[in-house]
Amino acid sequence: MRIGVCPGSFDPVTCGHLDIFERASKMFDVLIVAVFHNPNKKPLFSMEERVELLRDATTHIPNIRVDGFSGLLNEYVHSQNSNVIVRGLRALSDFEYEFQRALLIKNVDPSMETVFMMTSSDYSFVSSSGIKELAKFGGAITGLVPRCIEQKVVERLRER
Ligand code: COD
Repeated sequence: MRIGVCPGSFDPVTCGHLDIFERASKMFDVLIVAVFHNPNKKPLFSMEERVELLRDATTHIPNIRVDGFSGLLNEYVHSQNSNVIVRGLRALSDFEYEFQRALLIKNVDPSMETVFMMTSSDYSFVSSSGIKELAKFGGAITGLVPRCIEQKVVERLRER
């Protein structure tokens, strides 16, 4: 069985992420979206909340599983009986960062493969941090985050 893992912070999930999930899910029997819990960061949404938001946003993709993880990515990927990490690329700046990370992971664990998927031109400018800034100052985020989570993002930023 081909299992791919899409790891990320997803704080919050955007339409750019969703586009990658929809396309990558066609390449694997099972696509695991893995939400990283970073104890050194204070995210907008807790890991449990991000998992919940992702589950809500991906109900239309039958072969997707959403999970949370902490610790080393390669160890998590192995624990899921996979050796394929799927990452999205927006711009050259993403490439440099991702290239370095992929080589680092390969160095730690030669069995790991990182597969890159090009962003769709509709979402090449979309980032979680941009969305948080936009919404924080009252800008509309419609069409940039999955519709079912839009209100939750706006409300959480209002509470802050
Ligand atoms: N279009 C296409 N792809 C996009 C878009 C978009 N508009 N926006 C984001 N993406 C892609 C990103 O390029 C990335 O591939 C993915 O979506 C997730 O993005 P983020 O920003 O939510 O996630 P990151 O980059 O913060 O995730 C970092 C990890 C959690 C994967 C990383 O920190 C990790 O692996 N941590 C575990 C500890 C570890 O093993 N570290 C060593 C690895 S070298």
